[in-house]
Amino acid sequence: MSTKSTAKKNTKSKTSWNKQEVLNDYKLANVSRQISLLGRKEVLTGKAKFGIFGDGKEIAQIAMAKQYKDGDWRSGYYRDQTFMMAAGLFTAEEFFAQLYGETDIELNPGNGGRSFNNHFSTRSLSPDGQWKNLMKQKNSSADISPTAGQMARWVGLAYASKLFRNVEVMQEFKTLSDKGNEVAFGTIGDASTSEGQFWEAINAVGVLQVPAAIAVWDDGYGISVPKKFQTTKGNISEVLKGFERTKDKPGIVILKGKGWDYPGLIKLFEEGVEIARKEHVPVLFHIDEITQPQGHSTSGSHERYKSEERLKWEEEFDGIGKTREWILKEKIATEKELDKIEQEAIDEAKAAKKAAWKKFKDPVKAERDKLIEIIDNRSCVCKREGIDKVGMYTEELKKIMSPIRKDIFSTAKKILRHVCLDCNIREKLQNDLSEWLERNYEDNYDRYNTKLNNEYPTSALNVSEVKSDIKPDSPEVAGREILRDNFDYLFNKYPKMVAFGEDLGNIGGVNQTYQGLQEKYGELRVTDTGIREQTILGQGIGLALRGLRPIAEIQYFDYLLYALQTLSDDLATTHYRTAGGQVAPVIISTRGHRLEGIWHSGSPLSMVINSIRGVYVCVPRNMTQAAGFYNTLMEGEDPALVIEPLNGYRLKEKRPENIGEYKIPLGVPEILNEGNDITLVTYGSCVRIAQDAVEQLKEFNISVELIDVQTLLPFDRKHIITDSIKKTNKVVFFDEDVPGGATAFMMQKVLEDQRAYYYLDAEPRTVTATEHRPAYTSDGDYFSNPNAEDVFEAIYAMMNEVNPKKYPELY
Ligand SMILES: Cc1ncc(C[n+]2csc(CCOP(=O)(O)OP(=O)(O)O)c2C)c(N)n1
Ligand SMILES: [Mg+2]
Repeated sequence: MSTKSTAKKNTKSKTSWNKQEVLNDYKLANVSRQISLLGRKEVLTGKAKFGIFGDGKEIAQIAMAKQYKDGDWRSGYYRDQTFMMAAGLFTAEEFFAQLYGETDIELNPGNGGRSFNNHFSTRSLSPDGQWKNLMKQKNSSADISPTAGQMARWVGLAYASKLFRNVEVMQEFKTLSDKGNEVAFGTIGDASTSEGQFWEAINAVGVLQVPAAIAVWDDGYGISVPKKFQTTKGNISEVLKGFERTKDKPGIVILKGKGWDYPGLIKLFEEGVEIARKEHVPVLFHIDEITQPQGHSTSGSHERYKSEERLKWEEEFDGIGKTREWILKEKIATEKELDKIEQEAIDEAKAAKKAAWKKFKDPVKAERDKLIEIIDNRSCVCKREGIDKVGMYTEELKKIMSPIRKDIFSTAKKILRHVCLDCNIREKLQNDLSEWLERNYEDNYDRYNTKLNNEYPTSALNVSEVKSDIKPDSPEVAGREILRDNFDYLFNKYPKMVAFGEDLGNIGGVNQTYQGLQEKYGELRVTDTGIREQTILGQGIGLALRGLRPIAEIQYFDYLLYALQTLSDDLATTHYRTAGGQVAPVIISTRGHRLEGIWHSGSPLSMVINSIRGVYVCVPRNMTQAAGFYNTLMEGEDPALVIEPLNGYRLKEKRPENIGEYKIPLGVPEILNEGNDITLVTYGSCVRIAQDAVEQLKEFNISVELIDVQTLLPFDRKHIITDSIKKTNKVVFFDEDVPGGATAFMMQKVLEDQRAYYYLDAEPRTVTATEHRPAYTSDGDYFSNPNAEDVFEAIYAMMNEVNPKKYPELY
């Protein structure tokens, strides 16, 4: 019997039981338990680094998985191994592969060795980056370790069903949805419900009324801390009562079950999930009395914090033991039959472990053998100060019982250093070693360093530039109208596109960039949300994972901090942690820079770019450029942040004739003013200030080459800035982030990555804001943020340094 798929049939509420199905479930529960037990040993004996397992939760997860259908989605956490196995998405062998850190995605498709064990996902993309038919598989979004981090995305996964059911133009996407009949399954531990993420998501699904079914696996503890310290009244379903659906008020259906009650749980999940699926209502299952036979993880033992009494209770109420009792009581099988199944489970678990270990280790050993062969075949013995270090390192490597790649690779590098330089027969050894290193470097790069961003043909970096068509007589309009007309065009062009955020729907956005579009495209495509930045983003991530094209608006850049955890931990790592199996091309649209006051004028770009690698960051200087980025991003498939310049909505710009169609390439700076004396690099709202400074400097015969970087991630892919420095030999980086912020980032990119250092005649400078956040009023802004005079002075001082005669000190 396969351990993979025991939950195919939809079990009806039973009075009589299908013996085979019950026994299959029993077997699966046992296999799952056995791999957990073996898994802990694998860590404690040093074969794996860390382990976290699903023991104690087997029965409840088997019951839940029976309702998990093709097209459905999951957003869960590290306890769900049995759920994934019951769904046919995870095998015992894969369990061990994950535990060891297997990087072959054939053997570990869930995370390719990039996450801890029991961090699952399914692959939505085929190896060429094309979307698979998501309706022909059960789907799981990729788990992350931060507790409750799965909640925001879960909202979006469920919300997609609402759109697919109710938006007419979306009905044609049959490989993504069947009229929105898909349920988003969630799981969370009892202690993690203490997180704000949980409460924001629960409120959101209650408001949105979406098919979201979540189980709280309540084992009474968050590591060692019991639930009386986690939850008011120590009871999550009780405190959630105010959210509960009533006869006349929509809300959340709340159901309760016991973690050891196999027949009861099957019925509970069958009824609950049916409500979610049919009525599009969120359902929460509070599954209490669940155990944790091995404690939290391999990092500790639960005897340290659980009382004797609790430990005894856990043994007595173990779900598998209780199910055995029930099977016998119902006379579904005999003791002998169950004993046999239990033994089979032990054998299967052991076999899975052995197979996974062999597949994990053999290629590594082969790499070592190849290296040793190179050394053993050398024709000279290189000695330094009488010692054959090459031989010594090789012997040490031979002695390692279970080498890992780090051992082999670092030995190879050390050996290469000691191949002597003064004998003429060393060359072959050196060449063979270098070749080995290069080959293994590439393989390891592929294993661990690729796929931060979409590397498939669908990458936004492959979108071809289409220049904006601006004629001398093109009309001048307010910037916000360009965005509005551009969005209008995009809604028409892309039926999968939706936009949502605070005040975005009914009034068309705080800056009227969606004016009139809700009327035209409906409330579900142009939509108001509550004030809940994290789940606005989560809504976007979930939709994008399901193949839709969301623009999730965060009203002001300063408030992106509320969503930063999800942005950094979840969205930015999606493609990387699935080793290219999933992509979430959500566009996060926000507005920033230079209004007034501490929370409305920030440009914390370094905060963003240093925590969201994996998401592109566009910093347009005006609305024409912003629209061009939206057009590019909609054509590609990458997540991206677009920061519209807040003070530009009412400024006049010439409206391009090809609105909606022109596209600005990512990572290509634009030279806005050609000059010979100095290169000035900036972006966003600072461009206008820089232009002012450039004019002021002209009066003093200083010719500035002004460059707008346009996107910070990716950054200047063509090294346009260095080409400019080759001409001017001087550079200033200017923005309104903190000192050492995004200007330092740009400087590192240009001086180190692009090697512009070699072309400099003067010390490079940065012009930035002060360290505190900008104060209120225009004066507060002037004295907190950099202004045109600051830029003038920095540049003039550099010119003075280089040529004091021509540019004498002014004052
Ligand atoms: C944000 C965050 N804080 C702390 C941790 C460390 N941590 C990992 S699991 C855990 C306890 C979770 O308990 P619970 O939600 O009840 O799930 P259980 O492990 O009991 O199934 C903690 C504190 C984390 N992973 N993420
Ligand atoms: Mg717990």
